[in-house]
Amino acid sequence: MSCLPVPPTTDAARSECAPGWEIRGGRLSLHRPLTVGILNLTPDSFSDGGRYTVPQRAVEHAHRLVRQGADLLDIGGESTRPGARPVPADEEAARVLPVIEQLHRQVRVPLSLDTQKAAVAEAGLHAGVAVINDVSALADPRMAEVVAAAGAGLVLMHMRGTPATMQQSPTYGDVVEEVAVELERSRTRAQAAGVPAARIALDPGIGFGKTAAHNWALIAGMPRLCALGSPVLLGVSRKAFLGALLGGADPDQRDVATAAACVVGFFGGARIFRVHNVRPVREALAVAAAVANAGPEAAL
Ligand code: HH2
Repeated sequence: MSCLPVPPTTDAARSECAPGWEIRGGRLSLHRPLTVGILNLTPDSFSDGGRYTVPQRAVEHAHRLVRQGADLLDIGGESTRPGARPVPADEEAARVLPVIEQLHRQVRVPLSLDTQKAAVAEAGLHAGVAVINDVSALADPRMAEVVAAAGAGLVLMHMRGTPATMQQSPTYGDVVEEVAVELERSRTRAQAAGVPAARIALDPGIGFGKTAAHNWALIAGMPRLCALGSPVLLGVSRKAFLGALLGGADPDQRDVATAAACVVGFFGGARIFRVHNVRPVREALAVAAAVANAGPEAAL
């Protein structure tokens, strides 16, 4: 009986993927995996909707995520679950700004703002966020210049359509190749608007205009996405394809599967992981990083 091979992408991923990510206020090392704690201030998010709509509750949860070891916090005021309707900019800003203002004073980890709207991004940057996480990859034509002017980090996520329409029979020929090419195109647009490449992270957009089979293929195809040369962020946390795999488990019963998917993504080269429950993912990634750093000799 032979042993399972050490994942063949480990060394390649280490050398191909960028070892750092420039964000506002400094550079994050990617020599170890980073976890991004999710803080949704929405009434309707698929996993934590309605739990943190009161700012004080949200701030308490943010502190909990930081205690669990979150390296960044990603704050969102508009759900992007399949079928979600857009929230007006003033309503979205009213949800996120009071929490950003408090957290900017209270926590030392960088804050990311999950928004597709340049006006909301601008207000968030004014209140102190260091990263804009744009799931639409620059659908708002002003977004890149707003991010560039603030010297912020930028996450460009791949999505086909909008949250309202994206799950209506998503179709690809080669999903990994098409996502890679479209992400590269988005990055080129961001750079043309003045965002330096070193500030950009790319994200395949798990669940955004993708079937479960597309999601699995993208996780398996991580080395191709990492070969684009930007840090790759993976957002699998509690998503429906994991629930389906587990026979219909509820979102908060999907954390072990989330951690496993993150570890697989790590061995493909992803280095930034956006998750609801930080501790189990952080611990699983610590094991993965220890194996990767031990190298082939130690595996003998
Ligand atoms: N997924 C969600 C939201 N934002 N951002 C990035 N970069 N990558 C993702 O995969 C991603 C994201 C959806 O998850 P969640 O925020 O928990 O749900 P909702 O959109 O319902 O608030």
